[in-house]
Amino acid sequence: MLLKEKKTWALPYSAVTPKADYLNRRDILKAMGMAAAAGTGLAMGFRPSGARAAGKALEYRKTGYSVDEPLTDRELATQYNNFYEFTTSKEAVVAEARDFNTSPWTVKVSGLADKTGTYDLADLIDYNALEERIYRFRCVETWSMIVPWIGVPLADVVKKLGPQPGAKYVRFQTLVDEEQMPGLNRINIPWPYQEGLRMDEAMNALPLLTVGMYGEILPNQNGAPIRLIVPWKYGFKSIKSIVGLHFTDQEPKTTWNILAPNEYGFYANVNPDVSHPRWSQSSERRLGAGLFDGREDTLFMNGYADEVVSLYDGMDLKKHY
Ligand SMILES: Nc1nc2c(c(=O)[nH]1)N[C@H]1C(S)=C(S)[C@@H](COP(=O)(O)O)O[C@H]1N2
Ligand SMILES: [Mo]
Repeated sequence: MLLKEKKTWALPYSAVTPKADYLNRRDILKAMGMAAAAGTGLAMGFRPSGARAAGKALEYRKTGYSVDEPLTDRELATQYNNFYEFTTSKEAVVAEARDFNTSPWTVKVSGLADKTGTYDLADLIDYNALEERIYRFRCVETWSMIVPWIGVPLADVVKKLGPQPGAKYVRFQTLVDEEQMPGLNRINIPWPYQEGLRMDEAMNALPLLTVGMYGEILPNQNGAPIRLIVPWKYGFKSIKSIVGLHFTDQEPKTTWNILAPNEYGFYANVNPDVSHPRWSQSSERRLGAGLFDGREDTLFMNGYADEVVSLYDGMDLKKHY
């Protein structure tokens, strides 16, 4: 699908302003011709709810992956979301995604791997091996949070699928379902949303294929029933509601890179020294920070440099942003 207009997908400037500045965001979205997305989300969202698994308690084990700071309140992390398949309004996603049906759910594995095919979610993810990891999460728009995710290491799943020597990258794709995802037709993005990792990034210990948060099954708005979490990269790499996993020898095209190649790269490593063309990345605002709390310094690789910096030996991180 071709982009009909240039500007409708751009992250609004208001995305880097504090959350409370709703009026500003709506004004900007209106100016961008997206009044529908800005104004009607809540009104349209409340439909009779079907059977939903979201919110059910999960069994998992704790791990040493943690952060020496308080968790973000569950309410904030689950009610302020980016999920453009539903709406570009962060406040309206929860209502728009309320009846999203995630059961049954299958993931198609394709490309350069021995065990390709269509998997039921429970055959791809070992629900007996779930672990909790508390990670920092940093959106490219400069808000951040600290969340206890529950899932299994991506590396374990990749190993199980038997990638072939020629597989240099893995590409992920999100569901496209116009009946269930009202944002698909409101915004000119070439769906499906897709993301990718280099194979050595995918095999690193940190990326988590995530099915829960805060002890419970992932809420729809956070990417149910399965999403990726890559804690050293900007949030847009953490693709939601995954239905496809493809092993390839080519660097995959990624959604935000297609939309704005000078603003969003394939790597998207959190880096306070490499500014976004329209704003600095040197600091961030924790969700829930009070009016007088100020901003936090953004950490190189989001604080995970020890675990991941060797992946980028010899690479110019300003060029490969
Ligand atoms: N399919 C899909 N995945 C997505 C997005 C999206 O719009 N669609 N937004 C991304 C962005 S920009 C961020 S910051 C995170 C937000 O995750 P959260 O809502 O769980 O905080 O999801 C990422 N994954
Ligand atoms: Mo983001």
